[in-house]
Amino acid sequence: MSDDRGRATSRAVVRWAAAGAGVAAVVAGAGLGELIAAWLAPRASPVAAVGGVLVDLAPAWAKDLAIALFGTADKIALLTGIALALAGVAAAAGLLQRARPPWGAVLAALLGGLGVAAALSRENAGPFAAVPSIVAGVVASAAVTWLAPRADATPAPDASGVSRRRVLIGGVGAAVAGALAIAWAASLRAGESAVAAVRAGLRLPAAARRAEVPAAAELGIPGLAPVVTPNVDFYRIDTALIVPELDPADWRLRIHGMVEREVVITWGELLALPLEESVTTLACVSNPVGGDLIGTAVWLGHPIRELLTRAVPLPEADMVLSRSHDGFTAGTPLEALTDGRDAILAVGMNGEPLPFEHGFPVRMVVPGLYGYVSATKWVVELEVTRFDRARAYWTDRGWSERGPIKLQSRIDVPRAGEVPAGETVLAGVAWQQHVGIVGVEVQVDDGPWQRADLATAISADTWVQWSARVPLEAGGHVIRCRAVSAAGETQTRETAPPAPDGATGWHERRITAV
Ligand SMILES: Nc1nc2c(c(=O)[nH]1)N[C@H]1C(S)=C(S)[C@@H](COP(=O)(O)O)O[C@H]1N2
Ligand SMILES: [Mo]
Repeated sequence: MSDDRGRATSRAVVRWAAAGAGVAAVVAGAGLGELIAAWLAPRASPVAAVGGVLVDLAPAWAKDLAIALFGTADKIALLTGIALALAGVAAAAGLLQRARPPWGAVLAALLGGLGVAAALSRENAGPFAAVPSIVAGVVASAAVTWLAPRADATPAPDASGVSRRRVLIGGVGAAVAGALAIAWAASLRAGESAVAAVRAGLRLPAAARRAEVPAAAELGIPGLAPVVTPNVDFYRIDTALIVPELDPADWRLRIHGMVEREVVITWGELLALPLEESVTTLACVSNPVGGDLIGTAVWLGHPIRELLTRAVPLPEADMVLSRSHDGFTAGTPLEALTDGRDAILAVGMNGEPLPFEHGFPVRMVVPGLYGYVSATKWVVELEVTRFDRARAYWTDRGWSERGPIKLQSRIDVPRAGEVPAGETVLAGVAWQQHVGIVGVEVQVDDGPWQRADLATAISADTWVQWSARVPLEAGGHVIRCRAVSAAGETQTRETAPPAPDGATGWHERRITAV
């Protein structure tokens, strides 16, 4: 090897070492920060706080895109993106610190500062919100100050007594310690919390009014979505990177705004009121045609209208802005909460307390409206107001002010792929909550529309299963379905994307009969 090439190689090695030093320093700082957050203030996790700010800054199309690309894994995708961006900045800090000290250390400290700002900006941040990010920034900045200039260390100890070997041990050690701390923090967070123990020990009161799910509502066809969705399979959509864990003992709901008297109700008071069961299908406005951001549960709760009656909304009010513990808001037409439908403050879901992901201890459920305008989880506040005075989380980001659920249907059986030729069973679900479904039709290729059989509807507030038998010749086919509502509307073939007020169009699947 010529001397020149040797020098070029070693320059490249030094640069890689400096970049690696930056990454090791930031991993060490972030790891310690995450660990402290897991102990002290879960929602102050530096990475989750920055992620939360990014989620809040994202416009409607970005949410739509994230859900289209990653579905309910959108949060994992976001955190992965943040980790990659962090690694990039960390490498830059290492290079900068070696070439132009102290700017690398300053950059590392700025990362910590970003975490501090993000954590403090979160709703209900708590007194320790800044601590994890401060520690992370100080450690990262100190570590890069020590490590980066030593990227040039020689195999033998130099004047300062530092050899390449010792630097390597320092750098790799910092990175490994940081990674271990991150893993530890994750396991602490996943582990049983005190509030999880409270939830596990809860027994909800019996329902004063029980809901019936008729046996004939469930067709029991393999591959068809069950008419009541088990909690573990229920879709989850929210902006929370860390699921709030509220202690019911601390929970309060405040009803205020344009009311004659403010009402505050505690967990104990809520459970002492008559609780009713209702079966309601919840759907997300981001659900694409044929998508699975929809599910049905037997909810247990108390009618919101009863509590509003105590507060007495002023005649000019037309909206209730509900707010969650973590700052999410939804604007629900006052009328939908008072017109007699099963709009409830839910505490139970399919026979158990709400799962944390679905809003423990209390959430709203309102039949007929998409979740973003009605289904506030971890709800702590109802502000009676007007649509022309207040805006909610998603309406601020370009989604429609009102979100009535659109008429939709989906084919679950068969999925894409091969089916035996001959008589074939098609099956799926159809919904337009609070309007109701009276028919579903299916079509093979561009043939005539044929009426499907409907299962017994639980109510107008739930989806309905359907099935149909169609003859299929060998070869490729396109199958489609469309629903007919109790209002006499036939599901439109006109396609619309989820933004700003819900997707439309016919669901179709391509299959091959063999
Ligand atoms: N606190 C809070 N509540 C929320 C949301 C949220 O981001 N934060 N998302 C809403 C949306 S968009 C939907 S579709 C439903 C989903 O409820 P689920 O996750 O229980 O299925 O919750 C609603 N309630
Ligand atoms: Mo949603």
